[in-house]
Amino acid sequence: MKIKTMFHQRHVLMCFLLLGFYSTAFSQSGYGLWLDYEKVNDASILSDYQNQIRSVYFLGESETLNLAREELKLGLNSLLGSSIDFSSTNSNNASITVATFDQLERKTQRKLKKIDIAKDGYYIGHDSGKIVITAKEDIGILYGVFNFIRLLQTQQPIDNLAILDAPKIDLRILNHWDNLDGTIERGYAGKSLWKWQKLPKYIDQRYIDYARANASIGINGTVLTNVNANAWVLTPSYIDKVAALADAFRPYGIKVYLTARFSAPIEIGGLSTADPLEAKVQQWWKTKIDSIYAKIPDFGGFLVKANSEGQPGPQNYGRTHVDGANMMAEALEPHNGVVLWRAFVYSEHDATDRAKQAYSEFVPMDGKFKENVIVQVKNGAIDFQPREPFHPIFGAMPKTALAMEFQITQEYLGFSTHLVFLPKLYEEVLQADTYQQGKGSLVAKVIDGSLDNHKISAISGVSNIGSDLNWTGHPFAQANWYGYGRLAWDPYLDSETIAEQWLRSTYSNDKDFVKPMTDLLIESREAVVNYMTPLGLHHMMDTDHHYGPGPWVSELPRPEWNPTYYHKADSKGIGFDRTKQGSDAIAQYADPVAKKFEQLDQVPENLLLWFHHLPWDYTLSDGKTLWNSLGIHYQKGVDQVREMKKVWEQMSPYVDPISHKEVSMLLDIQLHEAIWWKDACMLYFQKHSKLPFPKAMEKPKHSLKHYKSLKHPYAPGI
Ligand code: GCW
Repeated sequence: MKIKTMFHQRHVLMCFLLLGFYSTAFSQSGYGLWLDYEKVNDASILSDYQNQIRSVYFLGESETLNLAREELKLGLNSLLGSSIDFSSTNSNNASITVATFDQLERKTQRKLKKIDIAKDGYYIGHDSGKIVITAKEDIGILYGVFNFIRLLQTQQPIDNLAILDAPKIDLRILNHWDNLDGTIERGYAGKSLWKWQKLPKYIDQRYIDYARANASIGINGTVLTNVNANAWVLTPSYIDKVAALADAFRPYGIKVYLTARFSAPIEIGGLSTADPLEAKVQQWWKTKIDSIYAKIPDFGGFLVKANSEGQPGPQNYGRTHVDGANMMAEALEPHNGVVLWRAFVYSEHDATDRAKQAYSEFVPMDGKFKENVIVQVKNGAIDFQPREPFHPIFGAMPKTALAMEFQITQEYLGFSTHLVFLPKLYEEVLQADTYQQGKGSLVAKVIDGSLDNHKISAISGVSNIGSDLNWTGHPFAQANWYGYGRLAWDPYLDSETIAEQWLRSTYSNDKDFVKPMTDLLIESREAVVNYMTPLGLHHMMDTDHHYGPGPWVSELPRPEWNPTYYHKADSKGIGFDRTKQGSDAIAQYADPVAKKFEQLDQVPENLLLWFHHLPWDYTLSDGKTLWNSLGIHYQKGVDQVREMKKVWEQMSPYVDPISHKEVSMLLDIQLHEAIWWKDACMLYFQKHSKLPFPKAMEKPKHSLKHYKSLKHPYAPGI
């Protein structure tokens, strides 16, 4: 085809311009996550790195090792701004040696032989002035490489390295609540990443980028489908699709898991029952599981939500959770697969406090589950609230492996609009002391299996990832994916370190950015608690979609779906009495913890109304009345967001203009919604307290009637 020269020239020029624009826009889109390796901008650190890193001796060939080699090349070349020489044959004078331990040269092996590298772990150290990255397994090398790159990204000294590191939890899993139609339950970052219709033949580049990002933080498992499960995913054509994803993820050390709908034998198997004690049902699952392993030899196993919120389960047949879980576990056992069986159960037919029900049902079953069953417990006894006390099941089932379930997607914390740094919340739960085996029985020790000597340990995070260009909707929600992964690797890490590492890797190492922004991230969690549910309040989100406040909602058919069930505000006061005089949920905690929660002079003020119903004029430790304090907390939440906005405004020198603007706009919405929360809740509570607002609280902008009239029929997240 002939193209007119003029047109051609103009066209080419336009293409360049567009390409330039596009690549800038793209690089600022957040797609690169914390893995955009920009050249080290501090001249003296850069020259120090350049002096120490001139060449790499990288040994071994495997899919995983090849990825590690390419990653290191990309990382070093980009961060150091020069092309580093890589060799697999010549170790002479290489500044970095990378090899699994058994491939290291004899003399290096001898020097390092006392270093006990755990499975999946790695060691980064020195031998005769040269850096060595080694591991027992290929995946350890990949983890070691990512961690070495992180040192450079965050501009840490590398002249005296001796890092022995390994994951403390075996199964570090993301739970996608993705439906086969592409929607995501409680997903606020677009559609599902999985293009089921194009699988198995079409492998989207995003699958690879997703796996790489997960490997960089040590995540090694992904449950592809929603816990509100669809049996179709277990049919042969879908298993082929799942197998293609498993193939794509495998080199990154990531196994796939599926959610298993308990009634699948009926829905796709043609049986008339799914009774776990029926031989034909057991056989159906066995055959199904064998067929999955024939295509995916390292399939992780099943995650199951049974007899919970309408999902089918063993109780439909008069059987127990043990019967259901063990049936699947037996079929998975020969393949080394596991069952993650969720403890998120509560029933509208049970009049007892919802917070008590999972414990009452599961704790008596301790010791009855097979060894490859892991009971997966949400961090708190209600449902991923801005603040909950740790779930009383932790530490109370010593004979059962327990997995932690955190929610990374912000169902109850402002969707992907609000900036909330969740590792602070996760840390609070992991560091909580259950006292189940005396002082120091931390939730983290329950989860990593060390408290009760479990052979297997697991942690799950309900993913916040979707098809949005920046993966998570809010650019800062990437920090929650990152932080979850870091804590899954090491549940004893502190959230401040995580915040700092993420900020440095994602945006800038400048101290005038890192310090105020670390403070902002840390503070952001308490801000959301203050403007949504201060002093231990919980579940006050509007019906169904959970977007915005709905403390007045009281007419849903299931009582425990109503916010009024949780705050119990009346003319006398507010709060849920879970003491001996009330629901006695406190008794589910070990003695010292229970005593603390029971006694008004000891209960942490930030959980006060979780455990106690108190009069409006109750005096708090600082002398303020409960009513005034409530208003002051709501106001504080609003002020904290204002402060976040101010800090962010100062950060424009360190952040690209597109991202800066984007976050500014989101903070504007967050402020608007924080005020909405304060006004709507305080106006509603005032109807009961009949007291004037505290002076320190800004007057509501609208009437209660206005707030009650707001409707959000198409709020995202289904
Ligand atoms: O809080 C509820 C959510 C449901 C979710 C459920 C669960 C997947 O609102 O959307 O269903 O928790 O965790 O099973």
